[in-house]
Amino acid sequence: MADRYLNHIGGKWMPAGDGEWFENRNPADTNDLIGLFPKSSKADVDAAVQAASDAFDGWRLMPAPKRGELLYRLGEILAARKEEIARLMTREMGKILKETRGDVQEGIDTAFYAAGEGRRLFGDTVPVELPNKFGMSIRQPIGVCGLITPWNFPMAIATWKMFPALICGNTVILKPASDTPASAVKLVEAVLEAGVPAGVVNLVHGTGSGVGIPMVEHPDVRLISFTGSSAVGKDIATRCGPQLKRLSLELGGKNAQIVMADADLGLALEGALWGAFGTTGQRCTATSRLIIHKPIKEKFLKILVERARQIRIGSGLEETTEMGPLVNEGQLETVMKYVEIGKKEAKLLCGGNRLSAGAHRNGWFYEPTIFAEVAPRARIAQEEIFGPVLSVIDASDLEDAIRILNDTRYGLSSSIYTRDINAAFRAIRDIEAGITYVNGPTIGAEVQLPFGGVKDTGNGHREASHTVLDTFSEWKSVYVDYSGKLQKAQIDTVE
Ligand code: UN1
Repeated sequence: MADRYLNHIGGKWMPAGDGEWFENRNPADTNDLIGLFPKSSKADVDAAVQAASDAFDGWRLMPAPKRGELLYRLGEILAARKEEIARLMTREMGKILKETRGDVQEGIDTAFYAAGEGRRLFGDTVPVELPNKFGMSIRQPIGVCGLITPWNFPMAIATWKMFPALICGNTVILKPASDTPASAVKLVEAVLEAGVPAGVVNLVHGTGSGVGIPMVEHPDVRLISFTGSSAVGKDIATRCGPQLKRLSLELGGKNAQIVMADADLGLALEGALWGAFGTTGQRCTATSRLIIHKPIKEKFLKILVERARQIRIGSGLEETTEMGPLVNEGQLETVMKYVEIGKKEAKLLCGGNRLSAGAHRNGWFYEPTIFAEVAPRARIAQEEIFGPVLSVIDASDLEDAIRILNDTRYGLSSSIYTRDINAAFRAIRDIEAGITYVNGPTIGAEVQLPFGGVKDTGNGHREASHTVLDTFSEWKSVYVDYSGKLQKAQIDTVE
């Protein structure tokens, strides 16, 4: 009998109203059934929205430092459970244990950061024009927030959304990706153990159409925060538009690493391998383009290919594995489709095969794949693949490299390897992206700096850092006139 996991609504664990379930299987071994999860529908979403609305007043009126204490305790609980959660996460989405531990750690970091905000949530106090009058701005919660999260960072991204929402005094409904529902259950269990009151955090499992859309369209959900593909992000935006619903989108990327001839090539090599093949290339921040300065091209590609061929592929639960499987069959098919496109557009240097024999026979494994001589506008250089596929593009100089890097509809992460400080600062200034690394790979964001991107990567919001508070709160300007008479701004000037 498979384990059955549940929704959490209004303080109670429960199945979907109409009794439907979906399976969650290990992508490294599809014979391993992790459990059955409620396949929820609009009625379950309605119940969760009601519960979150009912809990809102109690939660928003709890002093923020107290909410912060609960989040601090939550961080400690996640820290104590780090290994258990990481193992379950690897089992359900495939990335290696080192990375799932890092994912849980990012959730812990976010908890402690948000807990500290409970004693900050700064606004401004400013001088005012008239005597005996006081001016300040304060943050107010928004209400019920709908959080729609992806499978590639089940803990980091869910907590990036949930913890700032909570510290600002909002209540939430989490709809996790249907590939990683068990990690979300672990998160909500920790939330409850920390003492967050019933109805403040609700969990509804299911598909985008069954749960996501009803949540997006529900008039009492005041905010949607979504991380996923640009196509789905645009659909959500068109549904939120007519309701003028606040919407934070974190979407695709086609991130590039530039390697200049003067770079520390050993360092640039390690960065490219980690950026392109870490998480099996399934990060929004993954390096999917390598823009290489022509003088070092041959030398660099030779060692890059040698090293890519040595990457150990297998179940992420084995400590020696360096790259796990893709998350599901659909993702594997996408990779295979793009590799076929790539073979027509460019030169395949290594990889290009699915692994389906021996230890790989029951999983969605694919080789690290590198294409060279890719034209900057080729499809494999423009479209997000979300797999272990790297496109190498030649650049003649720094300007050319930056021009190629910017020539995409996305703008999330970017990187340049150089020892030339002038080149580094020009890149920082001219690269169109939300994140730029100098002498580091495109992955590895920390929670105290804003996370997000420009162009089709989002709609102008940032997660993490204190900037995320602008997503999850409304500003209120407060004027207190203690003069005892009517004073007219802009008119009653003081002589
Ligand atoms: C993502 O790629 O979806 O910077 C999030 C990183 C991680 C977060 C990635 N800290 O790669």
